Amino acid sequence: MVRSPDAEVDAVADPLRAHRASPCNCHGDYTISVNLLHLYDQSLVGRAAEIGLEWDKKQFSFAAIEARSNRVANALRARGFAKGDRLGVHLANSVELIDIFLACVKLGVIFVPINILYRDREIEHITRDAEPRAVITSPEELTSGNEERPRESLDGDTPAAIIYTSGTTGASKGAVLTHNSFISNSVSLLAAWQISQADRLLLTLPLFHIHALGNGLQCWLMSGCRMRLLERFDHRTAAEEFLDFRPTLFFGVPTIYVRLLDAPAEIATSMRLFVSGSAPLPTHVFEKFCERFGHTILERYGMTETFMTLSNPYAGERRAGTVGFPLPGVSARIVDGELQVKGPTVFAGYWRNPAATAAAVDDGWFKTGDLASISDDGYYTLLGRKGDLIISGGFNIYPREIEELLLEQAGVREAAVIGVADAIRGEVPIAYIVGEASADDLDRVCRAQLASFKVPRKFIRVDSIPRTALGKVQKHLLGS
Ligand code: MLC
Ligand code: AMP
Repeated sequence: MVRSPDAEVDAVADPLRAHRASPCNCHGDYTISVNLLHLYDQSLVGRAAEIGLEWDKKQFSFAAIEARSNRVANALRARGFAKGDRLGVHLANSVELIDIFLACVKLGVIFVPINILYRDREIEHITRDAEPRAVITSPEELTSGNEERPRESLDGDTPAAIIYTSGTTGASKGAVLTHNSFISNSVSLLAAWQISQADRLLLTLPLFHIHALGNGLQCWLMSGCRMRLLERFDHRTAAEEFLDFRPTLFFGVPTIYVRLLDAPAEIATSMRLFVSGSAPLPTHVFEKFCERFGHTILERYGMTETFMTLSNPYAGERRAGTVGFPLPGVSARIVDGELQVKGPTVFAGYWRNPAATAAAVDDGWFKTGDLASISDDGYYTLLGRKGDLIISGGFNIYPREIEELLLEQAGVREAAVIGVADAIRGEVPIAYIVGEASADDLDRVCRAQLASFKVPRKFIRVDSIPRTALGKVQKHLLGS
């Protein structure tokens, strides 16, 4: 099929028509499948002249974002990147990170974000497993003079990202997320939380996790609202950003809401919706926030492997301590106390790990590992984890990973890491050690080799670690 000379004009007038006309999106003679670009084009093409993004005191129109990401896509292509290749991205939030994500989507290259706080040991595991063609560590690395959008054959089942999430085994696994799963999640949130182009989104969460990447970035691009992106949430300057930008929409983890309790009440006057997730929002924080700001935080629940699955209602009672009901298209059930979910947002599997995928998914039902109950009127409440995951400031920590590092050190015969309650971060890790290694030495090793949020706040030397007759550590007896 030859592209008509009017294809560019068509693309502006009717983005979907341009895609229908493009051979790249056809499968056989008749079928086309929607991919993420079709939805992004409502902003990138349909709202091209409008300011879409504020970053670092600069404004970017959607047309500028389209052109920038095309330049990056062409630079990647010139370096040999093709559909299905992986690109590791170890960057803090920035406009360049958005360019790279969009460039990957346009080429069908799989975006593999890496937590900016990860150190070599943690990064090596991901690069060994994902085998990316390259890992970007500096935003300056990619550019080209070519602003034409590259055309690639993509459909809804094309993987868009692999996000590494720590498994209960301690080694993180790559969750393969397709265009369709991203689309289903965002379309559902746009409807459920009534997000529209009239919104102003203040995004402070890190784009290397599903919370900002799957919810924040996608809802922005698909609604065509204006977004101000910050490099990170900084409680010392957060209030100024609210007062200056006057957002209507904000996504946070509970630690952020604890921090915002110290902000002036005026930060909320422009706001329409505060959403919380990634860790349990304590009831007293929910209540204090409501008293101080006159806003009822909407708490929802999700996972990297499943995107968002449960949410309190936008209209209707947002009940403290609960995560509401299944989102549109999601089925939920509780089996032996464990929450299982099924629906269009559930991932395609763990990267090159069919055994782990088979263990996690049962006939389409994803076993979340979270324990839950349901009220008579259908509200779900999370009751903790089956495994011993620690969530600190919304970042997940698997004790086993820290224990393995500690056991590699001279003077450590046994090690057990547990989470203890923390008023700001929710939980923080502490370590129990059998052996003569000094706390200072262990702290130094952990700081050098682990992301800062995983470093145990204390190293407590004990004579022995309580174990069952079968040798399993009885963590509930530690810290008590
Ligand atoms: C935290 N730090 C960062 C950072 N975030 N450093 C660089 N970039 C970031 N984005 C480091 C700091 O250097 C510091 O290190 C420590 O973390 C705490 O910093 P703080 O300034 O005291 O921050 P605080 O006010 O406590 O807030 C922390 C936070 C952070 C809320 C900003 O925890 C955070 O960004 N959390 C979001 C995590 C997230 O997006 N999770 C979603 C996972 S997806 P030091 O050395 O002093 O400790 C998921 C699924 C779902 O769970 O349902 O969403
Ligand atoms: P991740 O593996 O980083 O995607 O983290 C997913 C985990 O975050 C879930 O399995 C839950 O344990 C936790 N989580 C997400 N949202 C909530 C919430 N609203 N309340 C409690 N825990 C949550």
